[in-house]
Amino acid sequence: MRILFVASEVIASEPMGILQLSAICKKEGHDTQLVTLDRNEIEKVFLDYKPHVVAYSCMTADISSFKKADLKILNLISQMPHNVLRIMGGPHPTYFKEVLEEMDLDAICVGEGDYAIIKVLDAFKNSEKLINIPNILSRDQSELIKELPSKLDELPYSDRDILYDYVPHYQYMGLRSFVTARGCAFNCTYCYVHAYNEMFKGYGDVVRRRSPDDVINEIKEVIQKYPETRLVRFADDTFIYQVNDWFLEFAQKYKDEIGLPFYCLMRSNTFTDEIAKILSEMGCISVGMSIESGNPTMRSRILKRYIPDKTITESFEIARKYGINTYANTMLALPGGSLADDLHSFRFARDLKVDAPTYSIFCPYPGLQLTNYALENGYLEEGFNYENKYGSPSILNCYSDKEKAIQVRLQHLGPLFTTLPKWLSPLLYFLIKLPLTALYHKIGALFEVYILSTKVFKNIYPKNPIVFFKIAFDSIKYAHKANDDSNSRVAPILNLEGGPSRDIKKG
Ligand code: B12
Repeated sequence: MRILFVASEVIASEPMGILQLSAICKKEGHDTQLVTLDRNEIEKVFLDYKPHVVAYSCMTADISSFKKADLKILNLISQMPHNVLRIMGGPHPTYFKEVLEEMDLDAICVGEGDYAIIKVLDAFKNSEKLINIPNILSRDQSELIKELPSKLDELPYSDRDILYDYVPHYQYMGLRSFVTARGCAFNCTYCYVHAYNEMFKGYGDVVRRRSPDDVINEIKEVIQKYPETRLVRFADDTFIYQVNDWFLEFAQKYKDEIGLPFYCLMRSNTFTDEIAKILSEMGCISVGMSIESGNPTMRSRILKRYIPDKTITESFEIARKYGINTYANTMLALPGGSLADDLHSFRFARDLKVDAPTYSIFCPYPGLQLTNYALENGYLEEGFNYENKYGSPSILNCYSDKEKAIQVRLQHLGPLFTTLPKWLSPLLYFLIKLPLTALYHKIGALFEVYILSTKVFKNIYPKNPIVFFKIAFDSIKYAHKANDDSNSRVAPILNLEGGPSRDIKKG
């Protein structure tokens, strides 16, 4: 069968979910293709490719674009010589199961779809109902049967061809991402991991690892197939928690058999001197290690990040000691916080001497503990609009419009001034009061591209100037898409993870 995977856009960070599922489908003899919504060509691709299955991979921030695209697909399905199955997976249906009825889809995948997708394709091929398939809800199955894929070594390696067949110039990027584990052991209140861990409690270990050999062999294969590979990114939410047999074995093999520079995500309370020493000997050049708030009470009580100031300060000193650059996000406009808190968070990040600091305005998504805290404490009204992203002004009512505007400007100018000498900070406090948001956005966007590509994801841009500008143009386009009211930021472009904190992101 022909499966058309749909993502919102292609950016420097590979859509690892789709790459994994495409590999699984190809291994079973199916054909796959990718299309992204940002290029507005889904109808043409659909009519040319005539897929049997349309497989949406959706984040909540993009749901409205997927809904629009699906209406176009529905209009064209009648022209197909065969039935077409419409299924959605990814974070949005995982946390918003109601999308099944909202979009009248044939099925949704709740959680990881590695095993589920083949069972769905087999049932569809045999014109059987989509029932009794773990992690799948459908027109005929409203009770969710759950599973947590654990035998990750049995999964085929990510299919990167589906990406480079669609955007050939991206194979000249020097970056390649690898997932060594699924899940995260922490439960920060602004990230959906706590909801995921709750949803799949009792279905196996939260954090499931691939064997060192399995990861090392995949990296070797990728380097052979894509000689442009110059930087490895480990896409795990938290790469290393402690020094254990897995880490020691992986570290030795990576050093001996790969040795490429790499980036990974850590947390200040896992980034010990012992671990940092091993990481730097392996080739680690940068870590995403978020701060999220400069206020320790806010961090522990509201964000459930039990990391004291002292531990954070030590972790950044340790990074400098081993020459590992730091990429750290700090959230602004937290529920129950204040503008004074946000300015203190700026000073905290400045004094930590973060190499690549970013700031994001907290986006309340339904189902997050932090959103429930905001609702329970009256900082947010029920029925709020949740289709927001990093760049959107706060929607909380504990900030005045004037403060919200200042927070957006701080988000844009903060990264630059965090890296400038302390005596220049008063200039920032003056500038963020001026109504120059669009200008600051441009300055902020360019500065973030600069620091992320020079401090964090070094040497990933293609040498060929034509390809370079093609990808740089994509990145800028993405930055501006990040938020329609043009106070977006660039971070997502190079934020090859869910980026620190992920981003609403991750430690
Ligand atoms: C990498 C990443 C990014 C990258 C994007 C990478 C990309 N190209 O997709 C960047 C940095 C750009 C990013 C940005 C954002 N991100 Co982000 N990001 C992640 C992160 C850390 C890893 C995703 C990943 O690679 N997982 C590994 C792969 C293997 O798993 P997967 O993608 O989930 O796919 C599996 C299943 O979901 C399922 N599946 C997925 N698609 C499909 C499709 C079908 C048909 C089926 C059957 C199954 C299926 O099967 C797959 C294999 O098991 C996740 C956290 C996480 N651990 O998942 C957050 C996460 C996805 N991000 C999140 C958010 C909120 C954002 C932002 C919106 C933040 C913001 N406020 O602006 C932004 C903006 C996004 C945008 N579209 O503009 C949330 C999403 C929550 C939600 N309800 O949507 C997450 C879950 C973080 C969190 N824990 O809360 N992010």
